[in-house]
Amino acid sequence: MPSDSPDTPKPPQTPGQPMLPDEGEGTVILERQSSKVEPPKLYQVVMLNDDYTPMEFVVMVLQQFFHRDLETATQIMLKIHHEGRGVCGVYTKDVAATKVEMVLAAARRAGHPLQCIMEAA
Ligand code: TYC
Repeated sequence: MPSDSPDTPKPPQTPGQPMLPDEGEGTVILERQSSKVEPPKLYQVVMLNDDYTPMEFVVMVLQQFFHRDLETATQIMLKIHHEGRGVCGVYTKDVAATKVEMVLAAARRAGHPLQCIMEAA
């Protein structure tokens, strides 16, 4: 049977309202909750200075994992070198955690003590 048969009139649908199954006894319209969707919390990935990791390696990490161009990557690396720490990027929680793991894995693999953390932005 076609769902839109002409002898069963349906209330007009307003845009954005969910279509609910009509059970014959009268349609129950659930009121929309005040649908406040909170924006996700953001986390900054912070790289720390040390005396051993080569500058070139840090620049490479910033280019490879944080999509920084050479000039920006060099600026961030120098900021970390001079100030002790620097923000590589700001991400949602899962993405930030993954970036930290990628950086630490790359550093470990290359034998460098580079440290990287995430913190609420
Ligand atoms: N301080 C390091 C050096 O002189 C360079 C460096 C920069 C290391 C940034 C880590 O996150 C870092 N070779």
